[in-house]
Amino acid sequence: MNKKILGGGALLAALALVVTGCAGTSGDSGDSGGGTDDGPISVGFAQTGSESGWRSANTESMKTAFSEENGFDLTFNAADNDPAAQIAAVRSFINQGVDAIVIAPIVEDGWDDVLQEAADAGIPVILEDRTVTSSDELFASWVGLDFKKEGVTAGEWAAETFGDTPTNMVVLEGTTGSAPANDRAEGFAEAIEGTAITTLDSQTGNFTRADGKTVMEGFLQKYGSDIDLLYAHNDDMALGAIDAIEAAGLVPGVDIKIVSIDAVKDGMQALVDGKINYIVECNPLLGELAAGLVTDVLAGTDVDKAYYVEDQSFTQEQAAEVIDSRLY
Ligand code: GYE
Repeated sequence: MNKKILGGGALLAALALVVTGCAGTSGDSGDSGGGTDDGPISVGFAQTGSESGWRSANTESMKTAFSEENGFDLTFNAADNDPAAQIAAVRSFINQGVDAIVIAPIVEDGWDDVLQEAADAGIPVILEDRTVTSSDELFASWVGLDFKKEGVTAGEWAAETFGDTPTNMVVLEGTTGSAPANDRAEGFAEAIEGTAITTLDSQTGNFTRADGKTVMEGFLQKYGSDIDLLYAHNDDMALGAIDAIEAAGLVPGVDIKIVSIDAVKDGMQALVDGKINYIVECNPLLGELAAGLVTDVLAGTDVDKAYYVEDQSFTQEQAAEVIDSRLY
């Protein structure tokens, strides 16, 4: 698989290219979709839903990039995290004969048939954010984050923080079957191998604050103050868990250390406030890159199969320094 990592300068250069690409769009859609003549490029975007702060920022970034001013006619669908509903949305985009389809796949599996149908209809598919297990011949390109690396970074922090000290961990997993839940679990497990960190329990909180709170309440009832560490696959679940921990009379960030992923505003604020101990970033601002890919693919320009956007990570002190300048 061709891979490109976009970070710092490369990301800016890519964004510049994207802007150029949009302005100079010729409308030549090659053998794809409905053809665009000189009118706007019609795009169907199948979003996961609206489960988290990350998702809100991602949706906003996508809607801004696929705007009328940028030459797009966007049909937006949010599937409320129901994989069947998301596949149905993609089928309706195919029936509408859009020029291109963009998908943020809720789960990794189950995409072969509908991706083949899009291919048969000559409509290119660009994936953003999450990945699929289908053959990469069934989509034109993907742009997103290295979820496994995020898990490794979170796990390395845990390994360095707890070292050989026996540590009881609970885990709030993301949506079952989603690429970030799978990869963040795998990366973390690799990084803590050989440490004295033991997993007491691991359950899905569906990437939402509400479920993060409910599942953490269950963990607290079962294990009480035996819990030393919480690994949450996203900030929202950590924020829900913080409510549960405080309600149980414990101090988040002190009695129970917390590491999470995303670095959205509310998560960063909790980090600055000392309630979370470490956050690995996951950049949701993928709109311009996705729009650039759509334009390039429709113009017949060669693109790579995968574009990775680089992430950072933050301690409490580092979060305090950057929080005011964060874009999401
Ligand atoms: O971390 C989480 C969201 O797919 C990377 O989905 C994304 C994840 C993100 O709901 O907050």
